Amino acid sequence: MNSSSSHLGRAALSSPAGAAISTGVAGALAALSRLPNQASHAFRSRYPLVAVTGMTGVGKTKLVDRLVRRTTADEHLEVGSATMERRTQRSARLQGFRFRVVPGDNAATRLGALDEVFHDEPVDGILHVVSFGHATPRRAAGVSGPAEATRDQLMSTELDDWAITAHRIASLAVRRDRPIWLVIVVTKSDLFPDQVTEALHYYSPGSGSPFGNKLDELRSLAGGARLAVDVIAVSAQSEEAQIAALETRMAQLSGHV
Ligand SMILES: Nc1nc2c(ncn2[C@@H]2O[C@H](COP(=O)(O)OP(=O)(O)OP(=O)(O)O)[C@@H](O)[C@H]2O)c(=O)[nH]1
Ligand SMILES: [Mg+2]
Repeated sequence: MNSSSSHLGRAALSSPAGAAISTGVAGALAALSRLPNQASHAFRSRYPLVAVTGMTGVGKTKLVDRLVRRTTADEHLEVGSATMERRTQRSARLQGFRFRVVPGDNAATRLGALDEVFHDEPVDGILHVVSFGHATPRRAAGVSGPAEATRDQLMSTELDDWAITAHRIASLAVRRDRPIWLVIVVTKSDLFPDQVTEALHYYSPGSGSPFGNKLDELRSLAGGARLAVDVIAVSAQSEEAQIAALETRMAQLSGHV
């Protein structure tokens, strides 16, 4: 657009015919006046980029499978993701999301993936997945035999993982010229049906829990207006309505609706 309007401008200036000048300029002005609409439409129809983060075995791949209506074979879920997964969800009226699933801490590609979503091609929103100590323990690369971990150990690993991710989110939020959003997705809620309220409290801002305290720190570093935070419980076995509620919330946070 820029190059064609400057071309029109030059042609009009060098033209000897007055009438041609005014038509050329009028045409260029009319084209320019249509620009903002076209540009904002192109902007709106761009699918927001969403990073999916969280410790290994927490259920990120499975959650995104639900969101994009796809299935990953069980044998892949057992060992965990080795690389970043890219999935696009297309829906009606040009609304949709591009998910970037950052592999958990047993994958060698994790740091590169974190750099990509928080720096190289920064995301518009983050789904940070947690499971109240129910992550599937994974074996570290090169180690054989079954992996084991107590619930306390898993909670503590989850908190360390969150500290790293929260730090990356804070630096993205302060660099970005527009707000970003964060949804803490409490998954595997089918494994702790009687503790869902307790879990939601544990992961909420202002709860005074170890996780909540780190969330409060992140919000004060990032500035409340730059970072919207939500907490939602789901499970891979969730009713379609629960998954739809998560999608609706992401759409609202992304300005789709
Ligand atoms: N019961 C239950 N199991 C789940 C749920 N979500 C995932 N799982 C299981 O938990 C295990 C880990 O899930 P993944 O989706 O592979 O975990 P991930 O976060 O992608 O792990 P990495 O790829 O290693 O980072 C798999 O065996 C899943 O079948 C859930 O909501 N409920
Ligand atoms: Mg995975």
